[in-house]
This record gives sequence, structure tokens and C-alpha cells, in this order.
Amino acid sequence: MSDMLDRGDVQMQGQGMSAVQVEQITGSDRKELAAAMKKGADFLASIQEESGCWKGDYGGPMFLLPMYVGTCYITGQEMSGRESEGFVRYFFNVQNGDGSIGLHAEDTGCMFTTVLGYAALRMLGVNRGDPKMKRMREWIAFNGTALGAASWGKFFMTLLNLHPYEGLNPLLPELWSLPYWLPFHPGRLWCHARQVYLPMAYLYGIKAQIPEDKLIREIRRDIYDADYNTIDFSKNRNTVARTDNYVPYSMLLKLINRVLMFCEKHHVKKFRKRSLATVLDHILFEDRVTNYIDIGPVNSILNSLVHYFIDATGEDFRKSFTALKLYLCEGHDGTKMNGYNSTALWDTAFSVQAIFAAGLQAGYEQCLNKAYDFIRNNQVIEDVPDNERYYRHTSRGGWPFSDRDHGWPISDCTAEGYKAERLIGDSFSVKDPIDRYLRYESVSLILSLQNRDGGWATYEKRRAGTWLELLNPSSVFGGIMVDYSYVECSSSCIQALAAAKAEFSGALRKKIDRALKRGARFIKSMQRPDGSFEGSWAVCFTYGTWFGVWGLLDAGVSPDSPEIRKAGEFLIEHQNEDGGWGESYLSCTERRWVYHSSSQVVNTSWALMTLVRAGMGKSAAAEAAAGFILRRQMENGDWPRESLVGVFNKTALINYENYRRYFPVWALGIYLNN
Ligand code: LAN
Repeated sequence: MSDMLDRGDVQMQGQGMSAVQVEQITGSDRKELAAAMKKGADFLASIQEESGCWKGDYGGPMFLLPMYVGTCYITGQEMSGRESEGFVRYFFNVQNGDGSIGLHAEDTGCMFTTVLGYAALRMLGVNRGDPKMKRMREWIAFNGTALGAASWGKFFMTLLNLHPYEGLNPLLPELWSLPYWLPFHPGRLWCHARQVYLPMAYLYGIKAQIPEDKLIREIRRDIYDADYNTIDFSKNRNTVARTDNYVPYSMLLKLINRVLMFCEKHHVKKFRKRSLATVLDHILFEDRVTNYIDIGPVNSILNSLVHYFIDATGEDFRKSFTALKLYLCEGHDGTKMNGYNSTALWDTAFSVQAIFAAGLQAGYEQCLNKAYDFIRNNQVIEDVPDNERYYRHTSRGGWPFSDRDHGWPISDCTAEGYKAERLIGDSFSVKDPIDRYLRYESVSLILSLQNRDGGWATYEKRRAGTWLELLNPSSVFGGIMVDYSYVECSSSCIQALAAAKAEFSGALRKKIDRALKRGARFIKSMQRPDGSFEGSWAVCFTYGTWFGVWGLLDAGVSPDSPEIRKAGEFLIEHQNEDGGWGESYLSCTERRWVYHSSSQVVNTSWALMTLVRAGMGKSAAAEAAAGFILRRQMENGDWPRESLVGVFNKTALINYENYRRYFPVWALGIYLNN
């Protein structure tokens, strides 16, 4: 994450082009574009799964696989030859020339992931003498040794006995026993952080750790520059390598850690026992309501370890370890651990919308009917029991990012699911339509998730102040403490509510109208002076601006308004000479536009979709963009794999395998049909 400019993402000064230059690009004729769009849609339909969904490789974050391998090591689970061969291939494919592994597959070196990756490779049987391992060790030594790994790395190393508990800042289970009204209660955290720190608190509370063995002693020698037993780990609790320090520890966090350390030293046994029981109750609840899949890969791993340390032969461990396998994925570059159990609902909702935007629904009836079944079968139709006690919002009517088995609804997944359902349900007489009352529940759920600022967060309503970010102990991730309102989530919710106006009247309709007004106000407040919107869940300004503009338009803002015009102008200013747009992921970490070294089909699709609806569909810029998408298409109708384009928490890239398939179809559709 430092020396960020030394990859292919060099800033290309003065790449923005003027309108005059755009005009020089000869447009491709409409027939050719329509044929490309159809071919793209045919390819998309050809990769639909039997269940009716689309889904794909969701790798990219490089801290997941080492934790999985470490979990197998801790728990003594055998990996098959095929599995471990795939893991090794993935690590070495992603490894940088200097030996390091980044926080994500395209990142420069990060201590957290390099150290855990090194340990994992040794556990997978890779020889210490392998030149790639030697380079890794050299990188680790040169960058300050494992003492600088970010806190999640140190935590996992501690479980593996590669690091002692006294070197960790405290993670007290007692915090879970405090009253909820405290503004820093863990129940107020963004659910992903909450669900990670929950099992961490348990494991910390019982000081879970495997005994050292020969391999562990060897790895220790390789990742530190002194004899393990002579290192003063407690002095290095706040040591963070330059490479891992995206969010430095605040003074407040350091102070609180001192207080908590004092509490840890003097903790009351009875209170610890009671708090551990509370924490375990929350862990078991999460396992039960998600079929042991858990909200994400990290808590899925940590919950499995909690069960292992409680009862290595018990049902809970067996079930949670089995569910962990759902996260594994054989990709083109090796076997990895995905960032979610699947991308199914999200990919399906977008694929459907792309086909409709292309105006091809008539010829795709069977495909869309199957997609409908998937969408219907994966709506969440019940709330989790006792939701408030477990800090859960209601779920009924919602859609998750993946599937019903996972079951955590998300604001924008609900919105996109609803939109896709409406498109199909309105055009075909589907065999088994979703009950109107469940559609009502979807809309009510979306309404109930609107924040006071008018925007929508991801899974829940906002529960804490921005100041809580001062206590972010992860170093490598930004914005993990609070579920803030986001432009993307807000825009999706607005779009769904706008669609819902057609089917609901009366009191609900009034609520929708009010929500749309407030939503538009929020989106306007997020526009930057240059007209752009910053994206949080993909790279970056092309993504955010697409959502910003579509959200405003669906909320009733005129295409002639200054907001929409400025957004369009921002995009045109950043178009490349080849008609495309290309944004580096550094746009997300640096929070300003950074050019990619080449135009990207996905960025270009978002920009084109935005321009057309912003009333600039007849511009030379739009024509050039469509031409770019056309030229990039492959013979089979697919588009080539480009840089990773998904993001979370500012720093971590994640792969959306199907973005390059449905967004170009969608963009060409919007372009040709408007
Ligand atoms: C996701 C995946 C889906 C994604 C969208 C729905 C696309 C987005 O619009 C809202 C945010 C959300 C739900 C999202 C948030 C962050 C997630 C959960 C992920 C990118 C998948 C993995 C990531 C998770 C945080 C990874 C574990 C790491 C931590 C820092 C806890």
C-alpha cells in the first residue's frame, strides 16, 4: 500500500481528452453495436447455472487463504493433494517480484499477508530452500520482521504460536457484557467488524493457542530477526510496518488499550466466565442462523476455531469446518478463499437487468424464468429469532448478496433483487410469482433501513458516530467500525423505491415519496465539488458516479439539473483517447481520481451508463465509449479479464468475475435504447 505507484497504475498526466478529440473517433454503427450486445448477452446466458443464478470467482483479498490453511494446521484437518497444490499455485501466482504478498492480489507487499502467506506455504509443505521462499524471508526481514504485521495478522500468528498473547492489544470479552447505551458497545459496530471481533474476543479470553512444534519453531526463526524467546513482544504491541499502516493507531486507541490492558491483568474470573458465555451465545446464534456459513470468511474461520478449542471432536466444529469449504474456489490462477460464500444474488440481479436494458427479454424467456426462480427461492422470508437481542435488524423481505442459506439481507441487494424481480414479474407470467405481501415486506425493509441522514448503509442502520473510527485497530482497513450511509446502497434503494411506486399506493406510497426526497438530499450531499461521487465498493469514481446519477434521476431530479450536468462533465474530462475510462485502485486508497495505465471495460460501461441517462447519450464521448466496448469484445462474446475492480474498506480489492460480462451488455443496451 505504500510506494503505491510502482505497479501498472502509473498516473497518466493529461490523459483526459477534450470534446474535440472525442469527435475524431469514428463511431461504430448501431448494427454492429447491437450485434455485439446480443453476442454478449448470449455468452452471459450460456454461463447461467442450473439453479438459475450467475456467480463467479470472488478472490482477491490475500489474508483469507493463509487463515484457512492455518486453520487446517491448527485443527489437524488434512488437505487433499489437489487442494494444497491449488493453494500453492495461487500464492505463487500472486506473489510480487520482491517476494512479498499484498493485502490483495494486485497490491504491493504487506507484512500481515506476507508473514501469514509464508507460514501457510510452509504448512503446505513448500521447502524452505525454494528461492521464492527465500525472497519472502528477505522481504520480511527488510521491512521490519513479523513484529510489524497488522493486528489481525498478529492475532492469527498468536493462535499458531508464532507470536505470544502478551504482544497483542487486549480484546476483552467483557466488552460484550456492557450496556448497549454506551456509544462504543460492540453491538454498534459495522456487522462485519462486530462478527470478527466477537470470536476474537472469545479466543483472546481463553488464550487459545496450539502447542509449538518443529515447524512452528522453524517459521519463528524465519519471520523474526532474533531468538523468539528473547524478543520483548509486549513492547511491540503498537509496532506496525510502514507497509501495513493505512490507518495509524490514534492516541485515543493507544490510551484505551492501556486501560484495557490494566483490566485484562486484573480481570475478575467470574465476570470473565459470564462474558465468555455471552460471547459464545452470540457465536452460536450466528452459526445457527447462517447454517454455519457465517456473515463472511473471517468470522467463519474464527468461529470454527472457537468450536475447535471448545471441543475438537464436537458437532459444532465439524459443521463449521464443513461450511468453511463453501468459501474455497478453484480459479484460473489457483485455488483461493472467496470473500463471501457466493456472489449469486448480486450477479443474478444485475444479469437480469442487463438483459432487460438490452431489450432482449423476449428471446430469453427461459433464462429469465430460471433467474426468477433463483431470486424467489433466495429471498429471506423470516426474521431471525430474537433479532434485537443479537443486535440484528429485521430480515423478512430482504435479499442477501449470495443466497438464503447465508441469510444476512443487505440494503442494496434487497433493492437490486426487488428491481430484477419486478422486471421479470412484470413482463412474463411467471409460474410461481413472489407473493405481493413479500414484495411489500421488501419495500418496508428498505424503508426501515433509511438513516437519519437520508442515506442507506449496507446491512443495518447506522449505530455509531464517526468518532468510533478512531478506535479502528486493524491498521490495514479504512471505515470498518461504522455502517455509514453509502452512495451506492442509497442509490440502489432509491431505484427500488421508485420502481415500487408503480405497485403500491396509500400510506406506503406516501412513505416512499418522503424517503425518495430524503434520499436525493443525501446523494446530493455526497457529490464532490468536481461533480463526481466517490465509490466505496468498487473502483471508484466511475462506479460512485454511476450510482449517484442514477439515484438522483430516479428520485426525480431533472437531467438538466446542475448536479447531473456536472457529474457528466466530470466523466467526460476523464475519458481516455481510446474512448474508454480506466481508474486505478489507488483512486480508492488515495480518495482522488488516479488513472489506470489502460482503459477498462467495466469502468467504461459504468461511465457510458451514466452519460446516457444524464442526457449525454448522443455525445461523441458516448459514441466513443460504445466503440471502445465493442472493440474489446472477444470472439465468443465475452470480454477479457482486466484489473480487479471490486473494493472494500478503501484498501482491499476483490474480484467480480462477471462484471466484465453483464456491465458491457447493460451499457450497450442503455446506449442503443435511449
Ligand atoms: C461485500 C460484498 C457485497 C457488497 C455490496 C453488496 C456489493 C456493496 O454494495 C455493499 C457492501 C458489500 C455487502 C460488501 C461489504 C464488505 C464485504 C462483506 C464484501 C466486499 C465481501 C467481503 C467483505 C468483508 C468485509 C471481508 C472481510 C473483511 C473484513 C474487513 C471484515
